[in-house]
Amino acid sequence: MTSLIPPGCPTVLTEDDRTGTSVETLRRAFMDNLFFVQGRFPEVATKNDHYLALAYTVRDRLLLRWLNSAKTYRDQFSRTVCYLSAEFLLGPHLGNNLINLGLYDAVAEAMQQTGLDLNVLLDQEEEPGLGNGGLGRLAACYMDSLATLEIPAIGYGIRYEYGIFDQEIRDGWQVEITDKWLRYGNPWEIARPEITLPVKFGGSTYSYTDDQGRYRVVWQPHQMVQGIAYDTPILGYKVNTANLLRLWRAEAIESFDFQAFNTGDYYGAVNEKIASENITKVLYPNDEQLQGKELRLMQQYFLCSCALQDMIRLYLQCSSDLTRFHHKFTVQLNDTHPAISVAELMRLLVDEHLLPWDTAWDITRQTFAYTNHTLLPEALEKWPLPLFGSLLPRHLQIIYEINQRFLDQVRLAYPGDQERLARLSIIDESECRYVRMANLACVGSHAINGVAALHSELLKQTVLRDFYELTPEKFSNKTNGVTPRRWMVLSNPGLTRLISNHIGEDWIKHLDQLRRLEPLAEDAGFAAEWHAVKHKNKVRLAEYIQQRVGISVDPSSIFDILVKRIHEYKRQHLCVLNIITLYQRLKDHPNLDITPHTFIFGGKAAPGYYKAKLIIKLINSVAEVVNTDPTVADRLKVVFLPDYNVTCGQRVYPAADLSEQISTAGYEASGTGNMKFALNGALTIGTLDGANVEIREEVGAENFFLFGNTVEQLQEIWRNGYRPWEIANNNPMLKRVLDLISCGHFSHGDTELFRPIVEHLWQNDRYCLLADYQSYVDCQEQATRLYRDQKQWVKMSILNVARMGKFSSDRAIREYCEDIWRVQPVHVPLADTSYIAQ
Ligand code: HBZ
Repeated sequence: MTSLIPPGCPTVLTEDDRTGTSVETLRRAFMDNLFFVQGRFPEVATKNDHYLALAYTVRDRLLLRWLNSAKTYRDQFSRTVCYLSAEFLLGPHLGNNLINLGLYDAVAEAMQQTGLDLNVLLDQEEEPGLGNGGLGRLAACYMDSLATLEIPAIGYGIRYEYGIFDQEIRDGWQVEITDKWLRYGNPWEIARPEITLPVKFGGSTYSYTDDQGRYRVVWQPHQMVQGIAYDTPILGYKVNTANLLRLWRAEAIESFDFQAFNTGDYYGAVNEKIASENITKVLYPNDEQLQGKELRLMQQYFLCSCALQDMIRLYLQCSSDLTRFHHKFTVQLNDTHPAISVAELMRLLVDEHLLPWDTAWDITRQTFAYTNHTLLPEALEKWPLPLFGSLLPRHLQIIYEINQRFLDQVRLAYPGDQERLARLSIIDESECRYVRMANLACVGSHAINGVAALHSELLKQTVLRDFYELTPEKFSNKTNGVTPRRWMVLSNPGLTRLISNHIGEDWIKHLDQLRRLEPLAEDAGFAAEWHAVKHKNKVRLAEYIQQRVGISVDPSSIFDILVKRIHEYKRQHLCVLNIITLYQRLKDHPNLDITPHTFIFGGKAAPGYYKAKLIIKLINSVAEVVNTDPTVADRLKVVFLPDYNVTCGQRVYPAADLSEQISTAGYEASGTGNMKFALNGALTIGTLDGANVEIREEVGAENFFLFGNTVEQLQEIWRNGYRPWEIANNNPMLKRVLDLISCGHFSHGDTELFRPIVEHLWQNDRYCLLADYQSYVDCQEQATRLYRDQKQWVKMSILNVARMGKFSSDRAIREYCEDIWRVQPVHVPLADTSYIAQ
């Protein structure tokens, strides 16, 4: 290896300063960064200076692994997974990188020697909230597992200037505040201004036959922007592998500005610049809700075009034979948000690299695989044809061509079946015409998967049924998982220490090893320690609640927690109905001996989803009445934690006793919060929905609080004509609860405020809250009664954790690698440190 430092040149650095891991080296590197990067004397340095100096110290240690990973992959032309996702909900980097580097304790010590508290510095980090919820967080967990399993991978996404909004609660209502996460700089990314790629929009196309007799199409765009790469290393746990997360920012193309400027149109030029930069300005805060905004389609196409051009660029550095593109890259589409990739890869291969259509189509289909995350038919993305055609005229032509060839095959398979043809078509011809992105993704992929066993089955029976019947071999299930590094080791050090003391540390990489805890469920000493860890976590959360919302909660009460995006199908308001039921019982029988109960909620509502925002208002309104009523004091508390995000999740999961997973059966694709709770020792109260089904299978029915109708039972109920008003009229307590809300008891006498919620429950109740009400209330009572038997509860909690090994994202990623991606691990040696110093 050759050094970049000329021979004989005195070096300022020693190897240790940038790569060393002793406490003393870390301390010195930190002080060095404080001075030379932050430009501060220690006496005047702010908390943020300290945080940044430490972040750079850690980043140096990542870079060594990152550059060696890139070099190894390049030298070996390694097969690489590309995870395409409009969202990566990473959460704070610092703590996670310290865990994965194995440097947490050393850095804590180094900071202490400097008179600083690592926890304070960790709290300084503003989390990159580049996602809405489960789907974006799953992408982040998968990046962690890919690196840990030493799989070459690139995550491609969008570098939103403003991520998911910050939520404030004012007078019980959600208020959205812009998320200025980049305000103080982002030490984890490296801008790559030399990696810029052009992206076209609008305009028109023309065709001609070239001098070799080939039919060629040229796209003359109306607008052109450039994508600039911003790279973040994603380090695996105690391995040398650091993969690349490449996020794209949109910028105006300079030459365009100058053209306008030279013709005197200064404002036109500036407007053009603003319009270009708007593309990556903000994350759309809607989950499972369509908005159909042009800018959103621009974002999606921008991401896909940058990612695919980048892959082709990387490919051509090593080979000129694009017909083997799919041997080098396998691309996973995280839902349909990046599904336009199918048409874009065709365009790049056919129009720009002059491959024949059939060859290009073969490559395309072998390149892509598609993960579906929703069964809600109204959440399936579709774009009005006029909008699509005006923004992406060439892609619309390509989609027509793909569709025509596809429908020819369908006609052969199902002669005369016009209805099926219409359902399978990529173009929805009913009423206004639309491009159906799920159909495009299915046609253009070699593999299609759901995210939990039940979800994958229902996909085949409902939204993707025709595709399943046509090509059953493409379908499989890949049950979601979560990374135990962030969701146990980092967020629950107490539990991690306790587990590792008894079974060693292997479980962190091989989560099945948690099984070895099973015998300890009977061990009184272990159980006592287990209980102590949970209690300490609850005390911490209680302190946080006090500081954040000024409510005092009792850490020995049962912590019953529901955190997730607010949606009617997730049924946060079912939990509210139970709270009011409990409240009523206490009012009726003031001396009733109940288990002291703390209900904790958290979650954001899409800004345009009025009903979801009203549910937040309802929770806060009920909280206000309950928390100030002396008759129930100390026995019932309700808390809504504002601004639920990854950081908040890390505090909440370790402190939960009971995990609320109460969606209407058949609506939650998987859920991943359910896994995070159970891995931290909470017991689940839930329906047979999403991954709850598999969690219950693993932990054992006797360790899971099951309630509610099954998918089949609900189908039966609807078939027979669902009449929620009959249920309410026949259940006096339920009726009282609904009436109490209607009569303004929780709204200072306002009888209108919650009418949209209550009226919907009486009359329609699409998500069957009333059908599941009694079963839920009974199950809650059973769970809270059992909580009094702490011995039994702790035993169930230990068994839950011991049996949760399946839900590691490492297992999920291994399945993707074997069944879909056909990719092998590549070991990264840390041989090349010669350029750092001699
Ligand atoms: O994906 C969630 C599912 O609801 C959940 O059940 C599953 O566990 C998780 C991971 O597979 N879906 C989402 O989080 N969806 C979104 O966040 C979303 C974002 C933008 C959209 C649509 C959906 O336009």
